[in-house]
Amino acid sequence: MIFVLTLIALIGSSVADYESYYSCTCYEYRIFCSLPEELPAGSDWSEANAYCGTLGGTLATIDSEDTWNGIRGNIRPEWKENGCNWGFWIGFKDMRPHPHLPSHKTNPQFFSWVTPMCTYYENWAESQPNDNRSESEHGQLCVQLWYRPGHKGKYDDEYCYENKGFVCQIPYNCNCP
Ligand SMILES: [Ca+2]
Repeated sequence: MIFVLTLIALIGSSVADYESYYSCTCYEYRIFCSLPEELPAGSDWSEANAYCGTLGGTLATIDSEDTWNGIRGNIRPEWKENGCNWGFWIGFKDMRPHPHLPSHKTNPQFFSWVTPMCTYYENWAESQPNDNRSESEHGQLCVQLWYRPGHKGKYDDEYCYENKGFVCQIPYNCNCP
């Protein structure tokens, strides 16, 4: 398993790239603070995942601490403030039909990644997932890299309808190292 962390030139005003080479499969991770202007406003979890689909990918499935750090290292400092609504969607979600029991509160095993990978990496913020239901009976089914002050991209479950920044994962053909 070889990882090559590459900082790609910033593209446009709302996206930064990071690449991971994992066992002959290459993934490009593109980080958006919002949807490009030509698309309808909003970047809730489903819209963000659909937009990643137009790029040939999905929201990001984080396979390792290296990938997590690579993504975090490519989030612009100004994006870590509330301009992206305090977080970035990733491809991790409680996909069980609603209503469902038990709650995923303190039960992160009920979350599923959208893209099959060889390994998966989780790094939840303290006291998360908490499945807060104060604003929706459905609870918090979608996972973000959380950038409320002090959280530094650790995972938090959040209401799926929130508009957030997001991270796309796009596979592409590459030469194995
Ligand atoms: Ca939460």
